[in-house]
Amino acid sequence: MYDQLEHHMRGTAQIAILGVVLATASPLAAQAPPDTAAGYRDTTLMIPMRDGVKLHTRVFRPGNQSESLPFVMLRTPYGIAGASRQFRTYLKEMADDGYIFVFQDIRGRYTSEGRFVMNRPLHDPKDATGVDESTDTYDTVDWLLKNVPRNSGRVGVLGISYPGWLAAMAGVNAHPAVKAISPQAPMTDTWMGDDFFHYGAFRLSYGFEYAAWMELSNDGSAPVPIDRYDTYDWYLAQGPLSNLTRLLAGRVPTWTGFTGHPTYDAFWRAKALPGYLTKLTVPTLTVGGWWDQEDFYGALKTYQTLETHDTANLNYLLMGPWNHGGWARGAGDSLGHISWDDSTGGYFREQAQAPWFAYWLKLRGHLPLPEALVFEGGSNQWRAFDEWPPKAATATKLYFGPQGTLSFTAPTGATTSAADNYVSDPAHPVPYRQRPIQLTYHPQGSDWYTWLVEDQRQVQGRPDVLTWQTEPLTENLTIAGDIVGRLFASTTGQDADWVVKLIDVYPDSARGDEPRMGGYQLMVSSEILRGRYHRSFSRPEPLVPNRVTPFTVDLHQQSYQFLRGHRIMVQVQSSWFPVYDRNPQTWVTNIFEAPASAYRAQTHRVLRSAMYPSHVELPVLTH
Ligand code: PG9
Repeated sequence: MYDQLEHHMRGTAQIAILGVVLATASPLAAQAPPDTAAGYRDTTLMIPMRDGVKLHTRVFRPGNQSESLPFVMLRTPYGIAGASRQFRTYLKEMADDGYIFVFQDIRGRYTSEGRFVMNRPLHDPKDATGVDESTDTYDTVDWLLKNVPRNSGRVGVLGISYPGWLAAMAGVNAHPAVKAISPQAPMTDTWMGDDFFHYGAFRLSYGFEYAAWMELSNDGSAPVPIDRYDTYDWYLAQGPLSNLTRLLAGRVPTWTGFTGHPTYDAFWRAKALPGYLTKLTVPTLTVGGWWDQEDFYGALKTYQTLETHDTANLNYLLMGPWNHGGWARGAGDSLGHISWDDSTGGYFREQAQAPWFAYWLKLRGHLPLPEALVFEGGSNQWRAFDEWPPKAATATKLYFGPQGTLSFTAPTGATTSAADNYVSDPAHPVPYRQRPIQLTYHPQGSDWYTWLVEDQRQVQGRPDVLTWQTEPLTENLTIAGDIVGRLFASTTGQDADWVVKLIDVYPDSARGDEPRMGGYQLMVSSEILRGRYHRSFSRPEPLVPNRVTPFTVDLHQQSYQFLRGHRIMVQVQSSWFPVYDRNPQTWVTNIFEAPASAYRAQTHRVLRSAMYPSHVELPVLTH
């Protein structure tokens, strides 16, 4: 979650303040002193929705407002007590420009009325009294237009992550006054590829901690029930998932949803945004980070789905070298140990976000963005495309070879069984990041935020991690677009997870100014597939022991340049713990109900023969 700790701490203070504020009947009565940092005056109000529920809202206007201004709205489940802090970084350029900013707690969160539902599905259109996040946005906009003086009648909506999804929902059955939206790292489908599952593999530590944090209280004040600093140990000691279900004792509805719906069924489809994106009427700038640890899938999927309806050229994509929400804070000139040479966050806020909203909401200037603006890591430059992914990229296969080699030459020879093997043991799962693995949002800091750019040497050499790598490249290799892992593999068991990682291996003699980067292994792309779903996400099936089976692992997209002298590496492993739960590797219909005895070590085999040429497909761009 974006800025969780800030939200959490602000939330507790907010309740006391609002005990007074909420008693006020008149909507615009609660005038706070001006926020001198930004020169804005703040009004707190409760805005009525069509079903009578009132939502806690703060409206900020420039203290010296002399003209009609558009609204910029941000709706959130994380509390709005510290909203004006956004004027110092994320929204600074826009605050300097002048808007009427609106921050709102969604229903059931903090002091808004009503009941919170995680990723509340759209209501049944036949239900005239139904509500959802789209109707709540509509009703809020309608109320603001009629009740807030000196507004220009134009509204923009933006937000990151959950608020990013809420921004996307503002474009569904949009109020006519909504003129621009920017869903940033929106979760789009929390089973398929965002927060809670990835292609069937359950995001254990994230799902457990986030759901508990959100739902044990309505303001994040109840602690997550984990008492070990290294959560790797804690999760392993819990054993099967049913023990966690017992621990939560029915108090966390989202967890109950996980256990009752392990496959991609109607429950998840109803929450998935792509099904709602059936037309595009509002200009939309989708923003994401190439190393977003939470909602990378969502950004790309939102853009891609909207693009199929974009007859009027209203759909824009911007992808930068960021983790979750990294564009909203600080300079963005590095991520973990990786330097981008420049202030990518400042560039985004000044050169993209602020002028893009000004163009649509204030009708000022020229359209500042191409169809797709993407940051190319490695060469560390922004690249503009008039289509994404670029058709000019050629799908090129990089094959696994003997003795850990990797090359663009397909395997030959009559032996069909050439393979590499490993034992995957659920009792000793591969840690997804360097231990100790702190709580996802540990108040004293957590490496969660940068784990996707951690040096993969932390697992290289483990007997259950296979590694293949090229010779040092003799020239730069640029990729832009879809990356796909295609494995031909077998297991002695009846289920297996397949993690595929595409890695840039820095030369031993790294650039002189970065000596610690010698030999660094940077994950450029990565993903997991739970084997039981290799043919259908809604109808899982057991794998046939020892039968070679094709598995397609979607590594999503990237824009990256592997530099001359670097090597390309691919790693395959079958656990990523505890961010993903352990696959029992025997057949159980619902892994949330698997007994401890179902978890067994199995031998997995990845083939690399002419008949079964496992490989990763790269979108190679020639300049
Ligand atoms: N990634 C967070 C989240 C969104 C939606 C569902 C669950 C988690 C967030 O940052 O808001």
